[in-house]
Amino acid sequence: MFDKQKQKLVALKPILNAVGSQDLWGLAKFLYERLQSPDSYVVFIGETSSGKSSIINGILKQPLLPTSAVPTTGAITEIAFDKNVKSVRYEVLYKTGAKTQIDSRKEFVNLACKPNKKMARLRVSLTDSGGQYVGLRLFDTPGYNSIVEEHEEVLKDFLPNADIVVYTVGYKIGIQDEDYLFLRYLRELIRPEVPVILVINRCPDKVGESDVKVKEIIRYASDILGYNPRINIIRQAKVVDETIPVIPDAADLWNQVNAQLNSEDRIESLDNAFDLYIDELFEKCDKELKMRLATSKMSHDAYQAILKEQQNTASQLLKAIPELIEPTFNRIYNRLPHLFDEVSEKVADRVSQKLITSSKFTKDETVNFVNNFFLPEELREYTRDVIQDYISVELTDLNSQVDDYINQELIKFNNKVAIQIETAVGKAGEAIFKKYAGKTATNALGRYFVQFGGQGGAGAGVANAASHLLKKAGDLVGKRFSRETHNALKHYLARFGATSMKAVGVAVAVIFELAFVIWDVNTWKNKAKKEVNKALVEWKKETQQQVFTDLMKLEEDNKQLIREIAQETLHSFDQEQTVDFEIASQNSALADEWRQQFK
Ligand SMILES: Nc1nc2c(ncn2[C@@H]2O[C@H](COP(=O)(O)OP(=O)(O)OP(=O)(O)O)[C@@H](O)[C@H]2O)c(=O)[nH]1
Ligand SMILES: [Mg+2]
Repeated sequence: MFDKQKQKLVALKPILNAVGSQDLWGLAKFLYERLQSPDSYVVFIGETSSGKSSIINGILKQPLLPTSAVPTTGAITEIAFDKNVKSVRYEVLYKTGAKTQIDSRKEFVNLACKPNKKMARLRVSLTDSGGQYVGLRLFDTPGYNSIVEEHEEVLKDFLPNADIVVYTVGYKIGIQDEDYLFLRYLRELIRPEVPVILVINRCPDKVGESDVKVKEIIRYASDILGYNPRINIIRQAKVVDETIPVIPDAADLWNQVNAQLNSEDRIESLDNAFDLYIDELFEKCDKELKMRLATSKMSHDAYQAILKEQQNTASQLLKAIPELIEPTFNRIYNRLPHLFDEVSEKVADRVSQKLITSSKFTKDETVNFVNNFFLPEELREYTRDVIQDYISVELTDLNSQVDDYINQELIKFNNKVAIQIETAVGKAGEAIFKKYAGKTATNALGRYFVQFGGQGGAGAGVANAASHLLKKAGDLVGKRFSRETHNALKHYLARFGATSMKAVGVAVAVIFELAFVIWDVNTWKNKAKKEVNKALVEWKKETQQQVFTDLMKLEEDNKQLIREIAQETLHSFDQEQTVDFEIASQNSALADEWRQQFK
């Protein structure tokens, strides 16, 4: 697989040597590893005791993960494959990015069940002598009851990295009220193209997709997800010996997962993506070499003029922070509380209308309907239409303002540099420079790393390092602000949706008790209205707080990006002008050869 891409990348070696940047070498190595086998994250989720850990044990055909009838898994546990590991290695990955090895299995089991607060997750590496599983990782997660409490933050950053989600439901228990919220939450967080496999676990023998109960589970899950998930049926394994953990037969699920990972669509899109990444890496090298060629011919004074311009531009760029970013965020902070009031008033109105008109239902039916369907749906809709849309409009607008501003500044800078180059080396040199300066880099490579990065995200360690490298090796001119904030915005809005959904859970808990108290018709309806209002107050409190926290983080990220772009500009040209013309010409010719052969 990916033979053509490997060949291209290997041929890039002498060029990378000529450029001599450790950062670009790091990227090339990272890409090569991924070409051997692209990263694939298979994430298992579902209610506590639905059998997630048992199924993973079934896939691995060994009792690796602790399982039991009471809530068991407390930490996200990653199963990785590594050809350098002899039998099995256990590690703790901390939120700070540090990691330590665990020596005993007992300690691993302890931490898997009762993690401490500093941990991000556990990792178990299994031997992969044949190298067939490189890059494949399975993730066991705590049942969502505990997720919603403690692990919510982790999951919010984590689920967007999933390539496949395996959602487990026990056949006997079926889909429960909590699944509703959780599946919604899931839907908000995963990328739209990510397949969800609905596993119906512990099915009796002979039960298939035509079974009434199975059909009901599928229908319910499809409704919530908004599309039909793939289905996998796992049979109830027999208990042979009470002291030996049950290991279900998950071979069929494993085949299905692999079929997804190796599907033509996925391979083709990876194929194209890798091609693009390598071309971008080449363009970065080529640009560097061409720039060196140009500057090798430049006079000392001309070079000094460029350095001065570089300084100027960097300080201009920083002005985007007080002049554009801060005013927009302040406006949002001021407006938000009013919008939250508006939403909860509207929803309160709608619910009380519903209560009045639903006379033909019993109290239990109505309360159930309001709790499980009407209230969450209404909140979702109004939150989206009133709050999310407002934020989205403000931030999209900010995005294009900052983008225009940065590009204007950088274009000015480039024009000045181009003039210096033209004076120094004539039209030919300028043409070379313009070719790069005018180009908006697509920077798909950057997105690739960002996708696997993100704080606490599945790929944290290596991917964070890689994306950092990438920034340092960034382009002279590129619409980076726009792309990165666009991604951040998407991610933010997904988090927003998830936060709001989670708060609905809190709200529902507030009115749930109503169902257990007996009132006459009029009394219970009035009482219900009051309870709904109380629930909405809770919802508002929870959501608003989280939304503010997230927004402030987004603001800081935006500012940081501007600072980075300014820094990069400041180092577009080295402080010293030490390029030899002969060497620069030879190196530049190397790049031309590569281009001829591969593009
Ligand atoms: N007899 C039998 N028991 C099973 C089967 N699958 C799971 N179990 C049992 O169901 C219980 C829960 O399974 P786990 O794998 O721990 O469930 P989980 O989803 O990982 O639960 P949490 O970690 O709490 O989220 C355990 O006691 C398992 O032994 C099966 O096919 N047959
Ligand atoms: Mg478990």
